[in-house]
Amino acid sequence: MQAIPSDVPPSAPTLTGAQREAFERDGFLFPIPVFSAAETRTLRRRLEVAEAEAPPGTERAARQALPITHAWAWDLVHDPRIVEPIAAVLGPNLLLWSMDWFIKEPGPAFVTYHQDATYWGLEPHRVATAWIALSDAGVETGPMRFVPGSHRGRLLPQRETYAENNLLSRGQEITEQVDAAGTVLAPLAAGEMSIHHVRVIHGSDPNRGQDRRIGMVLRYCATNVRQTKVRGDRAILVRSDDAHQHFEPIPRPRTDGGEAERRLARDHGRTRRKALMEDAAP
Ligand SMILES: O=C(O)CCC(=O)C(=O)O
Repeated sequence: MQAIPSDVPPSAPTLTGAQREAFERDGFLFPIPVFSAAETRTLRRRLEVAEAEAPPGTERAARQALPITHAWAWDLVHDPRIVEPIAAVLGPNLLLWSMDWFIKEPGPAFVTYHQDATYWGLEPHRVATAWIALSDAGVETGPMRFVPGSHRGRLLPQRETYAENNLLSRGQEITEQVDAAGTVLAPLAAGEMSIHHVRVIHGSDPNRGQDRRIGMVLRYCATNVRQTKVRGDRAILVRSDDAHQHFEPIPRPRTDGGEAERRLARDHGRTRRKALMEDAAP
C-alpha cells in the first residue's frame, strides 16, 4: 500500500494505525462516523431537491454533476472528515474523480460482484471510494458486501450482463463464482461511511426495507493517477498539490445551477460516459 502521509494536522480526523492496517489487509473499512443526524438530513434534502428540479430522465446526471454545478457539493467533497481518512490510505495529494450515487429504492435492484479497477481506466490503482450513507443502510436494505483481501489478488474477468435491475452501468459481473460465505456485509447507519479499495470485489443485494437506501459515493485518487481510456477527463483537487496535472481541473461553481456550470457538467458527462462505456484506449 501507499506510504502514510506525514502532513496530516494532529487535529484532523484521520485513521488510527489499526484502521489503516485493516484497510491494507481487507481492502475496505467501516463504519466511520462522518455526519451528524442534522447534517445528514440536510444533505438528503439537497439531493432530493436536485432530483425534483431535474427534468424527467436526467435525475442521475443531475446528481452526478452536483460538485460541478453547486458550490455546497464542491465544498462537501473537500470535507476533512471524508478527505483525511482517504489521505491516510492514499497519501496526501488527492483528487476527487467522481461523485456517484447508489440509490436503491425498496425492490429488486442489486449490484453484481465486480472490481471497479477493471473498467474505470485509472492507473495506478491508488484509488478509493468513500461510500456515505444518507439514509440507514442496515442489513435489510442491501448494504455492500466485500470479499476481504481481494484487492491484493488479480483483476478477475468480468462480463457485461446489462441486467434490468443491476445498478451498474453495464451490469458488470465477475465471471468466477463468489462464495457469499466468505464475504463481509458492511451495514451503515445514516451519516456513517465505508472506504473501499478500487480493486476489492464487492456487490450488494436488493433493498427489502421501506426507505430508499441512499449511498453518496465519492471516488478519490492520488494525483499521480492517470485516465488511460479517454483524453480530457476532469477532477477536483481536494488536498495538497497536483504536481502531475493528469486531469483538467474542475473549478468551484460560481453560480448554483448557472449556465456555465451546466455546460461544463454536460461536456464532462460526455467524456465520463465514454470512459465508463468503452473499452478501447484513446
Ligand atoms: O451501493 C452499492 O450497493 C454498490 C456500490 C458500488 O459498487 C461502489 O460504490 O463501487
